[in-house]
Parts: sequence; C-alpha cells; structure tokens
Amino acid sequence: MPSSLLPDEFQWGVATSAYQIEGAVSEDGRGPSIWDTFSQVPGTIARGDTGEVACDHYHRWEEDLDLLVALGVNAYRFSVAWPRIQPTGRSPTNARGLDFYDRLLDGILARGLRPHLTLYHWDLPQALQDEGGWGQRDTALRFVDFAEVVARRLGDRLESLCTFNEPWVVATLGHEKGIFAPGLRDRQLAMQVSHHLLVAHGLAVQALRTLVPRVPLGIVLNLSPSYPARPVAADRAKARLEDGLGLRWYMDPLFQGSYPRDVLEHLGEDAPDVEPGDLALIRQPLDFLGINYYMRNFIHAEDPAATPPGELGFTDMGWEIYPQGLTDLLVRLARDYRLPPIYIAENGAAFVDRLEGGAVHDVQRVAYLEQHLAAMNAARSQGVDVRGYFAWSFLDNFEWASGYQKRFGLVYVDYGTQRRVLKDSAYWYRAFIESQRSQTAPHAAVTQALS
Ligand code: IFM
Repeated sequence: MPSSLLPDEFQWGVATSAYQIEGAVSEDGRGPSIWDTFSQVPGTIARGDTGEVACDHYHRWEEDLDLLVALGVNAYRFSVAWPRIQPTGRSPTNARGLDFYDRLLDGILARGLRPHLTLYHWDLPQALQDEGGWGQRDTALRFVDFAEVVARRLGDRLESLCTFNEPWVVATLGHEKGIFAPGLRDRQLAMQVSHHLLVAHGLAVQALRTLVPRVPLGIVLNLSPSYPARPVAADRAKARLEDGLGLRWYMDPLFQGSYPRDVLEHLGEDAPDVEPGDLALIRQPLDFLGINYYMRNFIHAEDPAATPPGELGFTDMGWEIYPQGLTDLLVRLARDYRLPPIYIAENGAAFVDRLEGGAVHDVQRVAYLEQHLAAMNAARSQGVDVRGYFAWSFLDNFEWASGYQKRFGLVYVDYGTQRRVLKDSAYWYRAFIESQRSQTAPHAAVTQALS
C-alpha cells in the first residue's frame, strides 16, 4: 500500500488543469494539442477564445503558488500538458517541458503543499489525433509511455497520481456530441474511445505500480446521480439508462470488471470492441477514486430539456445547485462498490463575478461551497471514506467551449492585466479550512475572517 493517504491528513485543496491556465502554447518546444486546433475553428468556443494566453500561469507560476499559500490550502491538484512533454505524443521527451513541471513541483513542495498530479486533462498532442487519436488502441500505448516519462522524473515527489480526468467528457463531449475537442460526432467511435481510455488507464496503472510503487494511483470521474423527474416508470427507466451511460459505464469496469449489461444492450452495434483480457486489465486495484461533482441529472422520458426545480438556484453555467446529490452519490457508491478512499477532486460553480473596489463579493459561490462541504460531510458521517476536497477552481480560467466568460475561480483573474484578486470565497475557504483544523465552529471563524 502506498505510504500516503493517512486518514488524519484531510487534504484541503484547489484544482486546475494545464490547458485552462498555462497559456504559452508555443513556448519551449511545446507541440500543439487538440484544444489548440479545436479552439481555432470558428464557432467552437464562445467569443472565439483560445488557451493561447489563458492565465499566463506558465510565466506566473511562482506568484500563483504564493497565492495558494494565501488560500490556506494544504494540497494542490494540477495536470501536466502531454504536448509540452512529448510534443508529438512520442519520445523523444522535450526537456524544457519536463523541466517546467519539475520546477513547479519543487515550488509546490517548498510551500508545504501536497501535489496531486493528473496526467491527462484533455490536451492530447495533435500529432496523435492526426493518427486517429483515442479511436486508435495504439494511443493507449503512447499514453503509457508518456505516463512513464512523467513518473520517472516527478514520481519521487507526488502525493498522488491520476491517470485520467473525466473520461466520460473526453469520449462523449469530444467524440459523440462534438462540442469539445476533437469535435467529432460518432457514437460508436465515442464508445470505442471510452474503452481505449479505460485500457490506457489499466495499462498505465500496471506500469506505474512497478515504476513508482510508493505513489497512490487513481482516476477521476465526473459523476452525477440521475433522478426521475416524475414518479413514473418511463422516467425511472430513462434515469436508470442515464446512470448506466454516465456512471456505471466507468464504475463497473473499473471496480467490478464488467460493462453494465443493460447499457451494452442499449448500445447494440455502437458497443465498443473489447479484446480478451481487457476487462481484467481495466480493473486494477486503485488507491483512490477522485469524484468531480457539479450537479444531478434530472430525467424526463419525453422532454430531454426538462428543467429541475432548482430550489437553491442555478449557476452561471445553467447547472442546478443540488448539494443533496453529492451526499446521495457518495452514499450510493460506497454501498454499490468496494471502493478505495475518495477525493472530491472537483466541486465548484461559475457565477457572474464583478471586481468592485478591488474586491469580488461572490456570495453565491460562498453559499455553494458551504452547502456542498456540508453535503460531503453528511456522507462522511454516514461512513463514506472521503480523504480530501478540491474546489474547482483555483483561478478563473479557460472554461473550454464557454471560454473566459464563465468564472469558476476562488481567485479572480483580470485577463487584460493578468492581475489576480482573491474573491470573498477565497477568504471564506481559508477560514473554513482553518476552522476544520482548529475544530472551532466554522461559522464563527468565517464570520470573523470576513468582518
Ligand atoms: O472546467 C472543468 C474542468 O476542466 C473539468 N471538470 C468540470 C470543470 C467545470 O466545467
């Protein structure tokens, strides 16, 4: 068993991903990724935004790490950009790319923070996409090679290593709906991609076990519980199918070694080709499961656009605020699967933030965080083994197809000047973490901090 993940070391962190914050897309030998290509296509990203500059984190990483200290977190989740490390997705390695992450990692450690590294947060080298991308099984082998390069250089200093962030998004939004890179619309391909991602995960975990036996290994899934809109059989059946496509399609092979039968039947000819031994390979013992929670699915059999009640309102993404879903999800997963410790690897909300007099009074985000932390703690008190919470996101950043208009950060970024301003939610989170450490009543500490 890897040495970390001690129960008394609850990890309070924030999360980012490389393409969303780094910028510097052509510097120091970085190759193009599918998001560089996709964001150049007119009409794909709101207002034609791209990740070219983003938060300029590539140049401002030291001041950004200092801000993490100001936030009072003890952990930081980030990803490395594959095309910075292997510009064409293959060896040889680009030394300057790897050096950047080496410095970043040392900077994180020097500030007393625990680094949680994600290998793949969607930025496939374009050269691999040109050869068929995740539709090709060979890309899984390329990924293992990349994972080994990263682990060899950085594996001595990591708190955890995650293979993939949100494979559902990669497969479904990227290859079936076409709204994320690489912008394809083919359900059979999407399902094949989902399988290749899982195979890549299994192969990488196998290889990394030998290479970095002390590093906790896992994967991060975006999971939403699905609720029928009405207490009728048709809605229940559709919610069950949605649960199959979004949740069990990943959870079952990872933790039970099979794809859900009802989903395979539903897919028919769109089901992926699975080679003998794949399912055993995918089901590698893991040290943690990361869960990204944002909202629930509200399923109406006849009306796919049915709006949920939204008693607590909606975020700027139009997502219903539904903290109870997080408790329900965690309790259900712990009941249905034999799971390793869990991290809430992402949770947060976009709201319309205004910088006024040097401050951002994001009261809605504070409420969102407070409600979801309470929801997480409700699951913990029912016995669910959650070891960490990472707010999404550290900084406002490039929100994929929504560009820079949607702000998820605890820290406001003025994109014109690259000035960073801690929002009220950042101060609130700091006080909340402090209150958890000192075991004082959270509300007292928070009120104090904001007064
Ligand atoms: O910004 C994304 C992140 O990259 C992955 N999870 C969801 C976030 C908000 O949409």
